[in-house]
Amino acid sequence: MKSDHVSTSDIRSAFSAAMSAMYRDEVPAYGTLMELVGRVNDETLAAQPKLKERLQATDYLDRISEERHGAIRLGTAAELAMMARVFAVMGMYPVGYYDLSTAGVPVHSTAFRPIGDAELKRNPFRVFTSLLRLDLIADEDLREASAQILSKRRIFTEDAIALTEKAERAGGLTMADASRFVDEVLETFRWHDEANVDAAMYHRLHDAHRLIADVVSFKGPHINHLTPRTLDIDQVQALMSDYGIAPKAIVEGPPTRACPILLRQTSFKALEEPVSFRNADGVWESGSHTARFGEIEQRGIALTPKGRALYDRLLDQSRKIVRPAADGSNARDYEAALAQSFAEFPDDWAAIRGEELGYFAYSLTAKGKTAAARGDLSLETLIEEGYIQFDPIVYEDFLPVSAAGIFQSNLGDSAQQEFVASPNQKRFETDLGMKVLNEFDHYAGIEQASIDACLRALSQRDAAE
Ligand code: OOG
Ligand code: NI
Repeated sequence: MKSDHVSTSDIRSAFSAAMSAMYRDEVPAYGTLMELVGRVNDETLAAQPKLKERLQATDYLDRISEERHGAIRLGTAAELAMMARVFAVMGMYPVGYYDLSTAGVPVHSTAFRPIGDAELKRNPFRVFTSLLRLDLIADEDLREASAQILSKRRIFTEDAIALTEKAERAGGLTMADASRFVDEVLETFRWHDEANVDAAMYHRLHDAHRLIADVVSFKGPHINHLTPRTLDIDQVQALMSDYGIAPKAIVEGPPTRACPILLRQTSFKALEEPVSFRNADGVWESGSHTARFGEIEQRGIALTPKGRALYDRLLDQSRKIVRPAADGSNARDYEAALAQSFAEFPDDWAAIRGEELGYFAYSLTAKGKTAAARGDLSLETLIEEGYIQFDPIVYEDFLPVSAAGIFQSNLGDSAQQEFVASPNQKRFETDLGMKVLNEFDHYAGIEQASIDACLRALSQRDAAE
């Protein structure tokens, strides 16, 4: 980084704040949601001083109120590849591959997010980014027409592209350029109430799948939700109706637990928004479109592959007992089945660590900080004797079953459709222009670095004496 360049984290933070301000203007219910989440987080911290102390000690507290993720749906490989370059300027990289065809949604996705520990702590802004899969559309004419419409649109401003190229050439941006970059890139995510297609085409696309209409009919990939992080999602879910918001019937993900794992999410249904279609005779026709919704999430510990396999098995098991209905009619039964199934997943941090189900960040205790040389002892002994402590590492990614549930609650019951499951990560990576990163490698790296730092600190004291 040149001395007059701002850090990628600064650009990401500025962008995340600008996006939040834009979305608050566009979707007032988002402001209400932020208010509710702020209140629940304050109350949770006040009621749980231990949680507050650990979050403060591990640098997680400050980021929580800033923390959010958004989602966009892209139409072409070229859009995806350019998006990856734009996000890289903000220090965000594609992590993970999510195939949603299994859930009847014709997209596959990745999540762009920061990957280093320091960058995540500064601002963990993430964008769940989906690419439409026209190959899953049966109607050949419609597939062809969609590709044609998409090939003509330009979702990035010329200056957004020029500034991205400049950042790539120079290895960063100056303060002034970074601020222009944020303004220009924000344009890509803006809502356009004037459709790109006429009403007849919109309805054809909509009949094929609502998601296809959402991607193909508009000038750009409007941000469709922006999700704040709460420390108590059950409380948010319970209070939503007091704030005039109707939540979906079930919280996606694991059940309520003492030690939160992975990710729990809830959302409110997409708003019906006025749009207009330009018909062949040049006359604008008014109509409506539902795309944008609200979502809240609670994040827990990142699981190891072993922990994740257990999560997947238990989730699967409970969904075999009760499959949550789209209309919410069996929500209580589903919750009961989920809780029963997850009784098998240890619910205290030491057991989760002991069974190697989750990733932890290790740090020196007060005793460890002042102790004399202890480089001779093993990590386990150092923990047992109170020199080293461990805290859960936060899960930064998404869950395909939950994402499918979120997509579906916003598509409505009529949009349920069966596709043949056909993950195609290779194709996605070709379109993206790079491989997606493996989430487990990154958590393991952060965990190992924290262990190394503790052991180094305790043995270096040897040398000093
Ligand atoms: C994305 C849905 C997935 C999540 O939090 O799992 C998602 C979309 O609807 O475009 O955001
Ligand atoms: Ni989301």
